[in-house]
Amino acid sequence: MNYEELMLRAITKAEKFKFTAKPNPVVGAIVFKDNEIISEGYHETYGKNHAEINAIEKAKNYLGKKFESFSELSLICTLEPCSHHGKTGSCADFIVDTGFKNIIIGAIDPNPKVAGKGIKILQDNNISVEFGLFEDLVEKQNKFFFYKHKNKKPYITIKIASSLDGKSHYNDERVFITSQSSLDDVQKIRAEYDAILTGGNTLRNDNPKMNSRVDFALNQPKKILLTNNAYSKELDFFKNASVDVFKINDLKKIINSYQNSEICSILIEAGPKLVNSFLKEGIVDELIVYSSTKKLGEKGINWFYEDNAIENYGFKLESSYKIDTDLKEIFKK
Ligand code: AOF
Ligand code: ZN
Repeated sequence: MNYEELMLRAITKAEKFKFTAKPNPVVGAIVFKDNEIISEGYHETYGKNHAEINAIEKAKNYLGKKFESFSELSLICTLEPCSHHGKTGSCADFIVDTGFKNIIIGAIDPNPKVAGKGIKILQDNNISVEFGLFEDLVEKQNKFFFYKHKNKKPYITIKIASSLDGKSHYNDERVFITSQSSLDDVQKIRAEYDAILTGGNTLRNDNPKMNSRVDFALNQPKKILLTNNAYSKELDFFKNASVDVFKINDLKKIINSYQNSEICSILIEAGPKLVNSFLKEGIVDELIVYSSTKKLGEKGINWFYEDNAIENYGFKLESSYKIDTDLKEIFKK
């Protein structure tokens, strides 16, 4: 296998751990000698071993069998090995100590704690480093992680369910507008995000759980509640959950407060008032609209102000899908 094939293999196999590694990026590492793979490792679980450590620890089992010294081997890493001592040690230092002489890296880690410092450690220790191989794929695979570090704010998506006539609900009454298949789809969307944000009105009116109920293992999104009013801590929303609560004032400031946290993406599921406030701030990157063929009529509350059009906020339709009789549309800036 050549470098390209090995890198594609590491990227592809890393994807399997997307929901258990988040909010960390998925990362793959392959130890190889000439054309033979000695071992591979992945960042499987948030807070646990990084990919390189898993790969190198496995390779040690073959020392004296498949190879005599680590200097004979090369290492593929989809992401630049970290330089920092976080929840585990520094991968770059570990690679140096193990004795590798040749490293091939996909993308440079955009995390300011690393951002080129990992490569510098390797090069300062006379290791040959090649980087940039399929960096576009690594970035695409870790879209939220790269976005957050490049833009210094998490990626923000709003999800709404709308009636055919663009309405959200009747005053103070919970209505399910869309089909069961759309509701199931929302559970999968929630699984992708690092945090879910909602407002006090939605909490009081809908009593939502706001977790992701899917049939695979995942790190549940953190919860964020924006409210100016009292609420009961006994609600399902608070069960087994870590919740950040803010008063609704400067929305930009609230979002920016996550700049130095590990949260890279936030899904907003709230009512028209809060949703429009976020849209007005211009900090929303994506809007997902599930719409049904049902109409709520005159008494229904409009989703959007003025002529009830999302295009007023500068969003363009990117894709649309049919889900049962519903329509799912994705808008981006
Ligand atoms: C690597 N290899 O497999 C991953 C890396 O909190 P920690 O200590 O787990 O560090 C998380 C940060 O490390 C993460 O934000 C990213 O910059 C980098 N991820 N680095 O060398 C890996 N997952
Ligand atoms: Zn690391």
